[in-house]
Amino acid sequence: MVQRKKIMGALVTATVLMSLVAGCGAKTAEPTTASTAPQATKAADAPAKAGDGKVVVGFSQIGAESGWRGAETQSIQDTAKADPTIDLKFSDAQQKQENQIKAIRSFIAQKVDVIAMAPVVETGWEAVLKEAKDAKIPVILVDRGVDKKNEDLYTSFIGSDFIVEGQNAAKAMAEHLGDKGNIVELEGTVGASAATDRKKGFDDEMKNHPNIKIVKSQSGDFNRATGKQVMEAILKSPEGKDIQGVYAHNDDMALGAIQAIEEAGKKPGSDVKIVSIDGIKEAFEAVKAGKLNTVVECNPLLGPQLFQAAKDLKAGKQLPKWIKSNEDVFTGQKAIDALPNRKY
Ligand code: GYE
Repeated sequence: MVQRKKIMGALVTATVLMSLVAGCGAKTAEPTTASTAPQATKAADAPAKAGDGKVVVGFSQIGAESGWRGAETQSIQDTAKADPTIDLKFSDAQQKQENQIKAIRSFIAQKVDVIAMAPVVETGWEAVLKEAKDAKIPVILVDRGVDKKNEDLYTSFIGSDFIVEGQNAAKAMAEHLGDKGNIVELEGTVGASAATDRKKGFDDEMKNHPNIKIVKSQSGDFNRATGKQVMEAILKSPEGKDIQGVYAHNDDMALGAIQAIEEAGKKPGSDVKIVSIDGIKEAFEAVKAGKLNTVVECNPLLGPQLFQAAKDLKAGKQLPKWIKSNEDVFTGQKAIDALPNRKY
């Protein structure tokens, strides 16, 4: 008991001393708990050196949920590494919006030149984007968008037209099905612009094909394992007994669904037509193997555009509000021919 009291006393003294010391130095010293701090706080260890001539870019990435995302991360990191005028501070939010918000605050505190982020969902950014604006740090959105009402809080969006991607996927599906049949939709992350708009574009185009019915639509979180699980459950459900097509918002979920369909004793690519979006190499290989019917391309290699935009901003140039990617649609032989030259 006495021993415990002594220890407690020592602890209290130490804490008081520490807070006094902290009080003399940095008034703003913030308590960071290692367990809850996102990886972004690592960047805080190496504050940007003002005036070393480099363009300092803080990038908040969503995570590593798909092959597409891996390709994007690599493009951004490789481009930065190869360019001596760029200083990249990279942060992985592991799918959590709160981690992205912390990362952005850390970038603001470090006074980076430009903040770039791939917002995991569309909503909930207003406060932190205002903080960036107040700090006069421009924000570039990479690959996913934010709520329309926050348009004045970012400088530019670099990425694809997800609505057009959804429309193209629907056109391809209608062709594969001869304009009739039951289909399943595997949606991306709930609340993500890439999921909302790919659904919207698909639904819009499907109005021209009234004999195609979406019998089930569920999120597989842009992830292969989840896509497989969701597809397995659907195949066992009453709606899943009579389906002729699967539309997946990304290739990884399509590849998971292909496995589930095969395990259920059906042939993906013929019994069940598959259309997906992204264009990763494995999807092209699946087309070659006859298991996937159409791949709608979505370019993840955004590193060069991002850093060019950051340099332009630092040089005082105006950027277009939307720097749009050029993309194609690949079916059958066209996909097979393109496979050797795929970069991701
Ligand atoms: O399609 C998917 C990823 O935001 C466009 O996110 C991106 C999407 C991409 O996980 O594979």
